[in-house]
Amino acid sequence: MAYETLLYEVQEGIAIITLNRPDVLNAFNEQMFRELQDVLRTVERDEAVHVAIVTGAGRGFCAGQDLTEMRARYEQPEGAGSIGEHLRSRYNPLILRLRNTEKPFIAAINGVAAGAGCSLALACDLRVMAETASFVFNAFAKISLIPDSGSTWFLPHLAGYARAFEAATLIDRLEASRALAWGLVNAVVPPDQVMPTAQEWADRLRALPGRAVGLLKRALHRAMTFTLEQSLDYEAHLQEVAARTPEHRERVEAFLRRRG
Ligand code: T3D
Repeated sequence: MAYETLLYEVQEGIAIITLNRPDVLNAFNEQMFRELQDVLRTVERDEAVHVAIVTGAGRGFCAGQDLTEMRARYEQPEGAGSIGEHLRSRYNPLILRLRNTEKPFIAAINGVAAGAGCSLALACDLRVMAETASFVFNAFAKISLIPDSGSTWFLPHLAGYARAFEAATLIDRLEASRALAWGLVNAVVPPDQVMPTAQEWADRLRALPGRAVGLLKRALHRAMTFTLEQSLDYEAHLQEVAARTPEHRERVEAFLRRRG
């Protein structure tokens, strides 16, 4: 499929997905949803891809829902009543796909992320942010909506309730340094180091056994809603799977050979 709103390339097992609507800070429109669905399916199915990086073209990462398209939807007969359905059919599957795939995703946050653009970043497994970039969680409140696409879940899980509430209401620009202090991102770097850092992490992830990384991603994701008892049981179950991979035995042998 040829993409209009995305750039897609794969280099040495690392897929780079660039949201490419720079004139509107890479806001999501219908075309982008169709293309994202396709590209995520490709990443999932392509055995040559081990890790994916998501970034934005131009000065923004992603400004959330394209408001021009949102207004056009309101002019349709169902009007604002269709927003729940729009979330269920477009945003929610995208966020769940990022979380449920065993392949790790890195958000390379090159510039401002607003609304569902923040949710997209938080759904990834690792985040590196330009020191000049920011999160605008209160973009939702400013248009009289609540945070969606997972932000009401990710924000308190990562930053705690009080900070989540503050970010969603009072903070116009949550700057990169505060995002780091709050645990919303893994690293803050100069703008020209965002992609090199993401690439370096991707190289290191690719060097690890993919199945084990995928299973640990599943375990951590589920642990966010599990009790300790449930996590212990789930770990034991997934460890059975991990231990049956050839890489497990090979790597134990290799370690012991180096010692012996
Ligand atoms: O199912 C559903 O539809 C519900 C889902 C909702 C999910 C959501 O994401 S709701 C929240 C939607 N997003 C926003 O409300 C953010 C709107 N944008 C902004 O608040 C600001 O643009 C930013 C804080 C992100 C950046 O500000 P700044 O000053 O750096 O840039 P700017 O000048 O405002 O924007 C640059 C251009 O991008 C500008 O166009 P122009 O004037 O150069 O022709 C602006 O209109 C355009 N743009 C930015 N965000 C959007 C957008 N165009 C359409 N939709 C946008 N979201």
